[in-house]
Amino acid sequence: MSQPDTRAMSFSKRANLPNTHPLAAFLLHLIVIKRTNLCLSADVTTTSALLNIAEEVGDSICMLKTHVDIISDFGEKTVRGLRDIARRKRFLVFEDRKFGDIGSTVQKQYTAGPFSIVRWAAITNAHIFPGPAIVTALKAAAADAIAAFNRSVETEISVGTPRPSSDEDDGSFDGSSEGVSNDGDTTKLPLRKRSIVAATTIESSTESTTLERGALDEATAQAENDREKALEALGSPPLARGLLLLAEMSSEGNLLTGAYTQKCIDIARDHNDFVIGFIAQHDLNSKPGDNFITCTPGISLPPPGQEGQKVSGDGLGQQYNTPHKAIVQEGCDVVIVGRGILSAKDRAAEAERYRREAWKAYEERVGAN
Ligand code: S5P
Repeated sequence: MSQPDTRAMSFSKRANLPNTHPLAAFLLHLIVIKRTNLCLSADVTTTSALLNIAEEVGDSICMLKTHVDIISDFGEKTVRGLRDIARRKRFLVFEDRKFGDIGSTVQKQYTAGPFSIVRWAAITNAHIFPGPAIVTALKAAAADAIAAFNRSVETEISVGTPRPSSDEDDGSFDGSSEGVSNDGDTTKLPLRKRSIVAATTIESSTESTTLERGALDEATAQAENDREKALEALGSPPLARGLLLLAEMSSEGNLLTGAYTQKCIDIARDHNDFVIGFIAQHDLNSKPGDNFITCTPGISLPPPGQEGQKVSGDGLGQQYNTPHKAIVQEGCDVVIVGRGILSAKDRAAEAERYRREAWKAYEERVGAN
């Protein structure tokens, strides 16, 4: 049976299509409730700069994209700070790691080392040039990490771990000071702390996953009148991790074209229980059942007052399109904006300007009024 064209379909309808990945469904509902299909690319180099920008623009975005390897003082403070703001301002964290190695290596890069990405980033991305095992390896690592958390919860719940007090870290999947080992070994973790962290996580994630579709629809519908209530009904993000595949790039002369892009789509279809979408310059959903979220970097707006003026590149290969072109003409869903917002005098106001433009373009595309 064929499925209606996802380009013309509202994000809430897409959230409810059969087989939509739980994290993708959560993101799509969040986008509708917050009326934002804007992702901030927070390419800053210190923890304080990251937390400041997250705080400033958090209300206007659905995702915040990081490059943690450029943060000179990355550590627990970064993870906890970001988690706290993401929870208050309601956005997902996406680490733009661009994995590109053999399966065994990417598993370690994802789960270990100073960054332990799986712990705190709901979404990450990968190139497919090493072949499809990069996806299966990351998927297995994410599943193992989640299972390790669940096991630690079960153990601790059965021995009656106390609930955290309100001023204690109520943590989540991303809250511990150690990495999640991909062999499920939690013995290196600070157990008591971790168990409290994990117990809370599972409870909150259970809450959000037991929310029935109807409840989510209601949450989305409520958004028109009462955003806070709708967000409350939406609950916490699921524990599930999701992957975006780099199918096309924004930079001049890049090699991600033609057969390569097609291969990327094929791999995504084979693993749509983990791959939630693409980094791409246009919508790549073409077959019944495709419901990938297209996230698009290389986005810029002319300065206020100079609308209609062409946006040029950065002199280092980056090429820009406007949100309107990406969303209406190319069918992209989420626009990723870095320097366009980061270099503005009033970054909150500029993020709002991008949010409005991107949302207006989405409404135009799906024919909403
Ligand atoms: O094709 C791509 C893919 C990505 S993820 N082109 C990109 O520019 N990116 C990322 O998006 C890039 O690494 C940077 O973090 C962001 C664009 O930043 P801007 O300042 O040019 O908006």
